[in-house]
Amino acid sequence: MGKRGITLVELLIALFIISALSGTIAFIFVSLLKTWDSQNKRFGARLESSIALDTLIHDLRETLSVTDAQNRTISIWFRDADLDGNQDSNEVVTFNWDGVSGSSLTRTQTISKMIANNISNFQLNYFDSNDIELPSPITLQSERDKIKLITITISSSKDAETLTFRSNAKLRNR
Ligand SMILES: [Ca+2]
Repeated sequence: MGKRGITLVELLIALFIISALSGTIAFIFVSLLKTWDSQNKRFGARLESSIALDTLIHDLRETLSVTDAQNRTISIWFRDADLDGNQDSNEVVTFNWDGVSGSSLTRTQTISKMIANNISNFQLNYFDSNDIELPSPITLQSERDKIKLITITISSSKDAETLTFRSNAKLRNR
């Protein structure tokens, strides 16, 4: 068999195969990117709310006294830092969400810090030692002293993704 060059038809067929293959590869790549982006958004939303929930539960476990108990706000005397037996202002921490979808959950201990953005729901429910819900806001300190368990619901939204987490915090020494 003698040497021969590539014919135009062969070249066209080769080009056609290459372009078909690259189209398929591009399609797969774009699909993967879309999936990754959606996963990433889900992950971002998940991270926001789970970090906030961890912080809240961590602080609630230290509670010495609940000083304000509402649906979207809670204040606790969470640590007697100077061990003087008094509730000093720098020992009180407040968690608050203003109820506006998309705004932040804040943690205030002397200064206010955002602990989660894009919050679409934040709800606190209070229960006594018999697991009976105490209607909030709980205005009397004597009633707040009955709180044994707090359930927390937090939802965060990013783009079209909303994730909701629920958790309980049992107060110590109750
Ligand atoms: Ca103190």
